[in-house]
Amino acid sequence: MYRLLILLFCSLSTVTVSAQSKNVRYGQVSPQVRQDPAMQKFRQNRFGQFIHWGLFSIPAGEWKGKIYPGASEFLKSYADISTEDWAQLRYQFDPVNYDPVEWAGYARQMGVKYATFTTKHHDGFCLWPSKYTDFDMDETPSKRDLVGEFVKAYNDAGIDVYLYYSILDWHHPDWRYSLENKEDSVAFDRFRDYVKDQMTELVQRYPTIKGFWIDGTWDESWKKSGKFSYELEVCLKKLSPDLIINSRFRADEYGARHFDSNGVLMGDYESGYERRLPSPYDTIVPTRDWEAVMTIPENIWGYHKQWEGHIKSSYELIEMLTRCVALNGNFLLNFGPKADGSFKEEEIRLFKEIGRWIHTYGNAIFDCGYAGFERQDWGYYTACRNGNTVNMVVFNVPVSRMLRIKLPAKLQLSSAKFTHSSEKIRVDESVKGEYFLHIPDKEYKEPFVIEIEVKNADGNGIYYMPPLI
Ligand code: JFZ
Repeated sequence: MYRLLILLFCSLSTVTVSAQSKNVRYGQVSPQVRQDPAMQKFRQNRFGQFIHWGLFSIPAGEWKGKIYPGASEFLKSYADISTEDWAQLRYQFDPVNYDPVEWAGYARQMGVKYATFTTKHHDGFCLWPSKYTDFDMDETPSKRDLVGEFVKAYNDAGIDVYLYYSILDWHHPDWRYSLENKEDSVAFDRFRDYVKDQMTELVQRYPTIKGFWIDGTWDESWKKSGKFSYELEVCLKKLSPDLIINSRFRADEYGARHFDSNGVLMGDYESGYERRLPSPYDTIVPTRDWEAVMTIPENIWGYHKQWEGHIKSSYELIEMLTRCVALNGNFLLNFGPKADGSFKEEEIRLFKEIGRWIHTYGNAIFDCGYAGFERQDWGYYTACRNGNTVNMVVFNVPVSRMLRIKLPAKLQLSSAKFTHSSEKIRVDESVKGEYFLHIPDKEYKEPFVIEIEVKNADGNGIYYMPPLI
C-alpha cells in the first residue's frame, strides 16, 4: 500500500512537472550563468555609458516650430513625420564636432568601464556605412564611419564597447509589426535576412566589440521569430564566441520574451530594467546577471533641446549605480550627444561630478557585488569579490550618527574603518550580531565608504563572502 502511494505520488508529480514545463527548443543559447572571462569582465565592469545618437539628434524634439516633450528619438512618430521627410535629415547629419577621442576622455573621466553605442535606432538609419542599405552614413556629407571611430577611440582608452541595434525599423519596407498574411510573412523573411546580414556585418567590421544590446523586439512579428533569433545568436557566437547578448533580443518559439516559457533567462544577462531598478529591494534574485539602463531626464534618450521636469543629480545617479552593484547588477547611464557631436553642458558636468566620486570610491563599485547582509536605511553593502571586505556605501547619515549593522547568523564584526579618512569609528554591539557604528558628529557632504571585516563567530577563521556569480 505504502509503495503504491509512493508510486502514485511519483506519477502525479511527473504529471504536474510536465504540465508546468513546456518543451522549449529555442530558449537559452549559452549556459544561464556564464563564467568565462568575457562574462566575468562584464560583471566586474559594473558602470557603463549608453550613447543614443542619430538623425533624431538634429530636430532634437522640435518639428515645424513645435516642441514635443518626451523621447526625442520618437519625434518621427509623435509629430507624424513621413518616412520620406525623416529620411531627408541624413543630408544634414554632419557631426563636425565629433571627436571620439574627446568622448572617450570624458568617459574615462566619469570612470565607466564599458560603453554601448546606437548603431541603428528605430528610425532605421545606420551610423556605419552598411553594405545592406543606402540609409546610412555614406549618404551624409562627411561619410564618416561613426561606429568604427567610436569603437577605436574607446578601445584605445581601455573601454569595452557594446553595440545597440534596434530590430524594429520604421524605414525598411519589409518591416512588419505583425504577420497577417502570406505577403507579410514573405516580406518579414526578407527583413530577418537583413537583420542577420547587418548583425554579422557589425561583428565582422568591428571584431573587438564585446556584445550586442538589442532593442525593438516587442512586436508580434519578432515574437514569432523565436527559432530565427535562436539560430542567429548561435551563428553570431560561432563568429565571435565571447559575445555577450542581452535578454531583450530573444523570444522562444511560444513568444515568451526575456525568459522562456519555463522561466529560464534567455541571453547572457537580463535587460528588462529600463529606467527602473529592482523594487522592492529584494525582488531580484542576486544569482543572475542583469543591467539597468537609465536616463538623466525622465524619459529622453536622444538629444533634446529642451529638457523638462526632474533632471537627475550626480549623487542620485551614484546611488542608483551603488544599488545595482549591491544586487549584482550593472548600471548603464545614457547620454544623448547633439547632432554636431558635442555634449550638453549638464552632461559634461556629470562626467566631472560622477567621475570625482568614482575615482575616490570606485573600489566599492568595480568588481563588487551582493554581500548577503540585511539592507539598512543608511545605504548599501557591496562585497569585494577579491577578498573578505564588505563596503558600506553610506548615502543617508542618521541624525543620531549611528549606523546599524545586522550580520547573518554566526558572524561577528572584527573591524570598521573609513576608506578615505583616518577618523575613528566607535563600535557598539547591541545584541549578538547587531552593531551600531558611531561616526563623528559632523556634516557629511558626499556619500562615503566604510570598510568592514567580518569573521566567523565560532572560530578564528576569516569569513569569506559566499561565492558571487
Ligand atoms: C527602448 C527605446 O524605444 C528607447 O528609445 C531607448 O532606446 C530605450 C533604451 O529602449 O525603449 C523601451 C524599451 C523597453 C521598455 C520601455 C522602453 N520596457 O521594457 O519597458
